[in-house]
Amino acid sequence: MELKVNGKIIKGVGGLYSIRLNAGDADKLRCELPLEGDILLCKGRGVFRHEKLTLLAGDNVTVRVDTELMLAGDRDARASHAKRDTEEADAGVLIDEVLPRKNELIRPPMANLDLLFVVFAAAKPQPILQTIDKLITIAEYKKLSPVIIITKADLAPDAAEEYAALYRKCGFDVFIEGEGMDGSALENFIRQNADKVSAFAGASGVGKSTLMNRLFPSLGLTTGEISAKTARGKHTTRHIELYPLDRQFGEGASGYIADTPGFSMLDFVQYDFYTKDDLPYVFREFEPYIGRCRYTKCTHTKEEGCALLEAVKNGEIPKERHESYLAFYEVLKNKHDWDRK
Ligand SMILES: Nc1nc2c(ncn2[C@@H]2O[C@H](COP(=O)(O)OP(=O)(O)O)[C@@H](O)[C@H]2O)c(=O)[nH]1
Ligand SMILES: [Mg+2]
Ligand SMILES: [Zn+2]
Repeated sequence: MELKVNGKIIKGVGGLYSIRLNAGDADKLRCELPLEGDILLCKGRGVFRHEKLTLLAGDNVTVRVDTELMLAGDRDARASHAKRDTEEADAGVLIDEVLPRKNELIRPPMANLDLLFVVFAAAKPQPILQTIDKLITIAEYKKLSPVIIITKADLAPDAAEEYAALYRKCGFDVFIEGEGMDGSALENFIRQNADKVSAFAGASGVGKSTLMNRLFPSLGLTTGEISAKTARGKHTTRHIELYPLDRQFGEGASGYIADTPGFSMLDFVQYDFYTKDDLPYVFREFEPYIGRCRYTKCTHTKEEGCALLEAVKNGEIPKERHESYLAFYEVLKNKHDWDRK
C-alpha cells in the first residue's frame, strides 16, 4: 500500500533528511507500520536535483511511503535509534513534494521561518556591527521579525548594555544573556512564541548552542547532539537542526527552534539579497524620515536637506546604523545585474 503523509524537514545532512511527521499523519502511519517515534529518514525524489531545488530545514513536505517496502526494510535498523541517525534512509520512503515556502534564507539555509534571533557576543568575538546589521536587514527584507540577543554579557557588561541601547533605540526587542545570568525573559519570549519557527543565527563562537542548551535543557537531553564535541574539544554545530518546542513546553507548542552553525564573514558578503532601492526600508528606524528629504531622489548619503542625515546628527538615529547603511550602499550602488536570493 502507498500512503502520503506530511511533515517538516528538521535536519538534512548529505542529502538525507529527517522528517518529523505531523501528529495525525504519524498516527495514520502507525496503523500500518510498527513505527517508533515520528521521524522518518529519507531522500528527495531525483527530479528535485534536476530542477535544482534544494530542500531546506524548515520545508514542509509530502512523503510517499510504500508500506510493504518499509516493512520489508531492516527492522533492526529501525529499532535502534543510534543506527537510525546514521546515513541510511528508511526503505520505501521518499520525499514527494515540497509545499510552497513562506520564505527562505540562504545564510543560514532554512525555509518557513517566523522569527530570526540575531545573536552576537558583547565580546569574544568582538561584534562587527556591519555583519549584524546585514543579517538584520536581510531578515527585515524577508519579513521575518529579527530579535536581538547579546551573549557573553558576563565578559563585558557595559558593552552589552551599550549595544542593547543602540538596538532598542531602533525599535528591536533585545535580550542580554551571559554565563550565570537569568535567562527567563528570553525563555518567556520563546514560550509566548511557541507556535512559531525560529532560529538562532549569528557568527560562530558567539554562544548560540550554549544559550540553547541553557534555556532548553530538555531539547539537549532528548537529542544529545546540540553541541557535538569535536576532537579539538570545542563545541561545534555542524548542521542546522530544528528542535520541536513541545519537548520543552508540552503538547500545545507546535513550533520549532533551530540552532545553526553560524557563518563566517566571507560566506556572508557574497550574497546580495536586496537592491539599493530597498535599502532605506530595511532599516526600521529610518521609516519616519523617508519622504521628508529636500530631494525626492535623495540617497541619504551626503545630500543637503536630507532628513535622515539630520536625524543622525541629532542622535535620533544611531550613527553606527547609518554607517552600516553607507557601507551597504557603497556595495549596492555599482551592482546592476541582480541575482536576488
Ligand atoms: N563567558 C562566556 N562564555 C560563553 C558564553 N556563551 C558561550 N560561551 C563560550 O563561547 C564558546 C562558543 O560557544 P558556542 O555555544 O559553541 O557558540 P556557537 O558557535 O554560537 O554555537 C564556548 O567556548 C562557550 O563556552 C557566555 O555567555 N559567557
Ligand atoms: Mg553552535
Ligand atoms: Zn535623505
